[in-house]
Amino acid sequence: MELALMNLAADTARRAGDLVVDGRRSGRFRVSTKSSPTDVVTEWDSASENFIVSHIAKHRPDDGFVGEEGTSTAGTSGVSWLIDPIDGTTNFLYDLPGWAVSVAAIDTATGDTLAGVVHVPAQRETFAAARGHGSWLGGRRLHVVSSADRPEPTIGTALVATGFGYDPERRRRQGRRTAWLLPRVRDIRRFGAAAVELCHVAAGRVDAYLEDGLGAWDIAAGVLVATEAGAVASDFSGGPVRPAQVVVAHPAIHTELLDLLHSCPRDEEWPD
Ligand code: LIP
Repeated sequence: MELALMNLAADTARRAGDLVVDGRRSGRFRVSTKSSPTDVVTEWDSASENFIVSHIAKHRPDDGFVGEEGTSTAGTSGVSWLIDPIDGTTNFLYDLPGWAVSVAAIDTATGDTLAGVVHVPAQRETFAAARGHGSWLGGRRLHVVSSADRPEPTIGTALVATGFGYDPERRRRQGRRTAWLLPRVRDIRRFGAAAVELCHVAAGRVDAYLEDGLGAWDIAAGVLVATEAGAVASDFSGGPVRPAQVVVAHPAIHTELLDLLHSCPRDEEWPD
């Protein structure tokens, strides 16, 4: 069941990616804003979401759907889909390559992600995972730990990805946290799409990713891809990972990264 859901998600995400790429090439590009003047949505976000819902519904008419651009349909099958039709819309707006289509199938009874796919059209890469079966980049099985390309990271040699929300006050706090981490790790990366950054952990391209204040659609597929590859996922205190707080890391550094976050000065302790 999980593998079938993964294959359907992969086929759907690839087709949605093609639709968005072709749409952009056509020159049509209506843009509007959402939660703040910097939080944009394009007509291709909505077109991608509509396509994903209708394509999956053709194969699984009784499933539910929740999408970033407003889809919310209850189903009766016990499976619902969480969709980010373009994660990294700012990258898409600027024609940067790091945006993705993210599609996840959720068990509505338990909330568990059963399958997840993150398709990155500009890189021609499709990350896919099925709960209990593993995760893949194209045909290659992903393993965080046994990737022999590099020695295990320590916290001081860890490459850590992060992201920043759209609300200025949240960004200020996130900036302070990043300033705290920066001299204590190898370096920081900000690629601009949570789904992609989570897959970078799975592929060993970064050692960890953390962010707060995300949507469930940003992380559902990517967290499964990372954890099925052997990464450890939690919130900032070591509890279950949740969109409000996401830490996904190579197992060798997950606890130390939580300790570092815990020792970060509280907001009122920073000089203005
Ligand atoms: C974005 C994320 C990005 C994060 C932004 C936003 P969108 O999603 O993927 O990493 O920093 O806060 O949530 O809006 O492009 O779908």
